[in-house]
Amino acid sequence: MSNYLSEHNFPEDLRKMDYDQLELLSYELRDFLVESVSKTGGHLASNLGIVELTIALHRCFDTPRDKIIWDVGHQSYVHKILTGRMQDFGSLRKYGGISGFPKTCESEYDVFDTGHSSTSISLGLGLAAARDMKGEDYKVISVIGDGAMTGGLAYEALNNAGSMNTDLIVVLNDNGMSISRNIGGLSGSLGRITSTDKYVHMKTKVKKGLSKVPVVGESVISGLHNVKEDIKYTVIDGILFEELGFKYIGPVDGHDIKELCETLERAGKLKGPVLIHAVTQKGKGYSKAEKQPNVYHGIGAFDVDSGKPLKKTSGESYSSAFGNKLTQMADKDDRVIAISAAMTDGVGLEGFCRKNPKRFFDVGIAEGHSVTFAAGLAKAGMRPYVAVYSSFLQRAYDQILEDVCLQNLPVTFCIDRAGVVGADGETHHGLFDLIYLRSMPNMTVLAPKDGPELEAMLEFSLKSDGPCAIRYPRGTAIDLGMECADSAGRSIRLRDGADADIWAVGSMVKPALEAAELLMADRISAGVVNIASVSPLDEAFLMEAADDFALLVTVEDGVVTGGVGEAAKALTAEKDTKVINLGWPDQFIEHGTQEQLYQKYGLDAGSIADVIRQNIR
Ligand SMILES: Cc1ncc(C[n+]2csc(CCOP(=O)(O)OP(=O)(O)O)c2C)c(N)n1
Repeated sequence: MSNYLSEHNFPEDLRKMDYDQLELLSYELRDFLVESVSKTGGHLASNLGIVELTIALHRCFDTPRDKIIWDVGHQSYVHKILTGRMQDFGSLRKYGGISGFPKTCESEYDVFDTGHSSTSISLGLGLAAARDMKGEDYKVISVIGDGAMTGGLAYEALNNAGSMNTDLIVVLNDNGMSISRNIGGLSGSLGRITSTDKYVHMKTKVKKGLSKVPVVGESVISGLHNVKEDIKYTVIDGILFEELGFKYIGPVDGHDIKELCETLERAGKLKGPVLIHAVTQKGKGYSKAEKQPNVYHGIGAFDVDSGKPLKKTSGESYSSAFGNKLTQMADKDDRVIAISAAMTDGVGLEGFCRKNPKRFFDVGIAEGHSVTFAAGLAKAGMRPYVAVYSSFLQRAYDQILEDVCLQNLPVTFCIDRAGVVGADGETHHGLFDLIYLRSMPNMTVLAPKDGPELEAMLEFSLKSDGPCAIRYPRGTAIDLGMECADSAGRSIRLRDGADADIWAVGSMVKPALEAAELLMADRISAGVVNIASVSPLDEAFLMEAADDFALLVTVEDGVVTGGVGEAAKALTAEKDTKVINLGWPDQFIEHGTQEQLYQKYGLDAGSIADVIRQNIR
């Protein structure tokens, strides 16, 4: 039996293989993906769904001269395998290993470093415009999922591309799924296009080699005349894309390599922007992922036969602690509304959504819209809770400032995955929320040290009349068994000390307490303060606390520049206290486990203790 994966030189050899060989290759790729991701964890279901499309793209286009841009980039594993990185898959998402997203430093085949959704058409259009201006000649192909297509940026790009009329191929990989089932009007429209009767009927017609194919739209008729002659795809529906100036081709079977190749080759010959609508199945080839594509969207290491995770989760996560508490609050107060931007499970809202379907909104991958939508709800007397990962909230800076803070509306931002997140790396670490939120007028910014404090802060937010942000990390919601801050503007001393004081924010309280314990062995007495309220700061308390110490160390799970530590330093500038700020440097932080990263960047208990030892007078 042939072993195509190890015996060939890809992507070049894809161009020499026949369709039967390519199909056999697709089986090998799926086996490899399941085996490999079951050991490392990663985005399995999306990659299983895009095997044939990736083969077809690299076969039909002259990569890396032609540029393929993967939207989000979580589905780029097959692309990585076919572009010289198969041997590295044992290190996928591990510290020092290859990334789970495209990385220009890894390969010339990766055009951009991506991780956030809905950017591929804009990026592609920019490349295409530059190519035209420079008189160069290469193809640009943006591959975007139907989930990513719910993001506003994608429409801005489509609108722009239609009017620029440059050569750009957009491949819409439609599997009907975002992480959970995809939502919204476009999703409904795509669903209608591919709905059983019509799509199946059309596929049958294609198979029979029918030559008369209905075509809608003048521009499409002229542009696709030859396509219509040779390959028997219908150009139906897709009106939205046509109206925006695209030639729409589809739907095509995204698992039929021959059909895909014929379509891509023809599309490559057309002028102006073209959108190919490929229908795929998320999780294809691994029955467990086919049945539960949401579970296998992003998964830790698992047993291939049973599909069960290899590692047991330890205790309740912050996400589910948040979701459970909000569900309880909603039981008592019918103004409570929960909003997610396509991350219902990730942010812990699946229970809330089941129990209160009318008070839960999945708005699609549309963080900016989720915030302004919440502002509307709040204005009309509701109490919206926008649950979002820290790094994705970056998308909504302007909406938070203008639509929520300026109006002083009671919208609460429940910011999950704040701090480093681990294996997803640069694009997903949540290191910037503190610095931009703490400068926003009217905004209260809170950071719980543990699960009970998160609950207390959520209760507080419901009583508050203005915007509130509560940020908490990825991982288990610990219980330190200590007093909890349940209002804005509070800091709490958790441990007395004489030689140095550690002022810690949120998740950094635990390592700060551990550092103080470690220092006891050196007869250094360190105090610990929980800066529970980042904005407003408990200025009076902190000013007084600073008087008692010659050395003060601040620790936060965010970038130092513009962070809480710098605010504390400014506050105590007149005092005779040496202040050292610990946090993340102004650089993009790589992937690795949270523990590896805290240690490397000096934010674990041992490193905090070392800083105190070295600086004590
Ligand atoms: C701005 C932003 N918000 C949320 C996410 C999280 N996210 C990653 S993939 C994904 C779903 C993408 O669905 P789709 O584009 O259809 O790809 P599929 O996984 O179904 O192939 C989401 C919500 C993100 N990467 N970026």
